[in-house]
Amino acid sequence: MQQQGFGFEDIGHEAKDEGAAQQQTPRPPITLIPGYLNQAQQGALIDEAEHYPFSRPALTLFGRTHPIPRRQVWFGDDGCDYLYSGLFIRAEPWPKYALRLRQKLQRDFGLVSNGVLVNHYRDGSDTMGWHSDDEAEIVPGSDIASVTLGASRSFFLRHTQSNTKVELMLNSGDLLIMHWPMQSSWQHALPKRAKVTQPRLNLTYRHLIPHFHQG
Ligand SMILES: O=C(O)CCC(=O)C(=O)O
Repeated sequence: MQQQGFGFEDIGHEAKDEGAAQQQTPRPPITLIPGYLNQAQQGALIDEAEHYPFSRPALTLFGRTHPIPRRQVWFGDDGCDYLYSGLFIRAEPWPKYALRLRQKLQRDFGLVSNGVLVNHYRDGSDTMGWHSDDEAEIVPGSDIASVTLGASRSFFLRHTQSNTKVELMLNSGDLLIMHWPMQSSWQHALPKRAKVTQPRLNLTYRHLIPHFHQG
């Protein structure tokens, strides 16, 4: 399939006025494809997620331990366990529709992945703090595909050197591809939104070096 989306340069940016400023303002290497999944595909994944083995593990930061402000599960191929923010997550076997979406991403964009992190946000009080997906087990050169289902939420990107911030609205069915090497110079976050009362699911497909944690 031809890529139907558009690069970031097409969706407007705070530095569109002055040529000089435009040249200096960093832009995240992303592609946003609104409505990538149709209603039936979205519904199949949302229904399937009702049976996912979600958990809410605790993270220790500055000596204090708190459960993460969302629920999550990691599905992956054999040997594709994931370690992030000090949390070791063993890969669960792939459910049918999460696997189909992995195959669709590979067919449509050549986007290779062997694991997906699914986050479930109950409403706008559940969040994801600033971070980069830059774990050592991620295959260098690989892109990360992020698919949104359910409630629309604002998603922020922040350039670590210049502090340039970019806000995107992610709606149900949208696909955001974060291209290599975005994670080395940009962070991303999903802030609280008091007015959001509906749940949201997010699936980020990643390509890991298999058996990285067994060597
Ligand atoms: O829910 C989102 O859109 C963000 C998820 C995310 O940042 C991640 O999985 O690393």
